[in-house]
Amino acid sequence: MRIVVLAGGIGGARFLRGLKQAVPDADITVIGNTADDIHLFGLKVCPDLDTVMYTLGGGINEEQGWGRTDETFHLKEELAAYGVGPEWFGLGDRDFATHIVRTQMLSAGYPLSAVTEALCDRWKPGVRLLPMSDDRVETHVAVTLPHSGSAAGSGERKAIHFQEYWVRLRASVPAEAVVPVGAEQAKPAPGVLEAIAEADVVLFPPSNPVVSVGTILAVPGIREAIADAGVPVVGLSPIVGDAPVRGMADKVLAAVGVESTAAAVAEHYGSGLLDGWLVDTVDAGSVERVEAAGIRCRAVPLMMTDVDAAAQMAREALALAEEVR
Ligand code: GDP
Ligand code: FO1
Ligand code: CA
Repeated sequence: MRIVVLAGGIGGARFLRGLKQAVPDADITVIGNTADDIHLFGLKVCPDLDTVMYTLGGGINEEQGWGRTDETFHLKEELAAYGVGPEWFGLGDRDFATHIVRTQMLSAGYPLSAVTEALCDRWKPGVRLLPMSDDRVETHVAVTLPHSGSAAGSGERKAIHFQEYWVRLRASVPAEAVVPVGAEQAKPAPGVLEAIAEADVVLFPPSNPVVSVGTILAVPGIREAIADAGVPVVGLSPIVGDAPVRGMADKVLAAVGVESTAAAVAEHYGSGLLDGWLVDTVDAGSVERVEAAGIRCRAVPLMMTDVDAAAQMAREALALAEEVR
């Protein structure tokens, strides 16, 4: 079975680990979000691609969900001693090696897709990991920063990089707009449209609907290819009990006018794209609303407490895909 998965970082990676366990013989292509990518210290950092690569390759820091296991931060400390930041982004020594290799290959002229393949030669994630695009796409968030010492709301409105919004500000101010800068001009990376066209099923893991799956779908051609593939498209809700399981997805959902409920996220994707949607058992009451929107819906446990739980979610998603096929 050929499965295509549109993945962000932690939610995507943990689901993929379950999917691999559930269907060990499947041919899995992951289309990874690259709109979180950021240039730091002259290096290109791809958090979501790396989170998938490290999680499936056995190098992830399990508790944190991102970055390397057994990590140290000497390089970051040395840079800080020179007054060179940003200090708010935690790049560890082991992780730095990945960014150095990536940047070196990009500078030599290799596209990101070829670089990702080379990095995966080491990690052997057991899936084909493709960036959504070789072109630069960067999510920026419009915010109003309160001036220190002034009344709230009288601050300066500006656009900041998604990582600055998420990691430095911890989404502590409202996201007024979320813009995947460069997406309109971006082309899907080599292999992306082909994988979708050849897929037997397309899955949306419980990844962020706006800044992970949403930015992948914003690359012209990808949404259309999924709709044209004529195969079941099934998603799993990252919202459980009206809140994100982890992180601050509610802040970016508000920016696109979507309430933080499993049903509203399904409606946001829409029946033109989604055939099936899984909500958590605590949200069983929203099944009817989703089905009224023309999307087949089931309530099953959606907490990825361990790999077995994620594998069971993957089996439920594939079973729903067969129901709607
Ligand atoms: P990120 O790039 O690291 O933010 O990761 P993703 O975009 O792939 O996934 C983030 C989303 O995963 C968040 O909105 C979480 O609510 C969701 N998530 C994390 N763990 C779980 C879980 O165990 N179950 C469900 N249903 N969602 C989860
Ligand atoms: N997330 C954080 O919350 N704080 C960090 O310092 C941080 C560093 C970091 C370094 C490498 C990497 O691949 C990911 C990293 N992340 C960090 C996670 C990541 O940038 C974001 O949580 C996601 O992209 C949000 O979607
Ligand atoms: Ca991300």
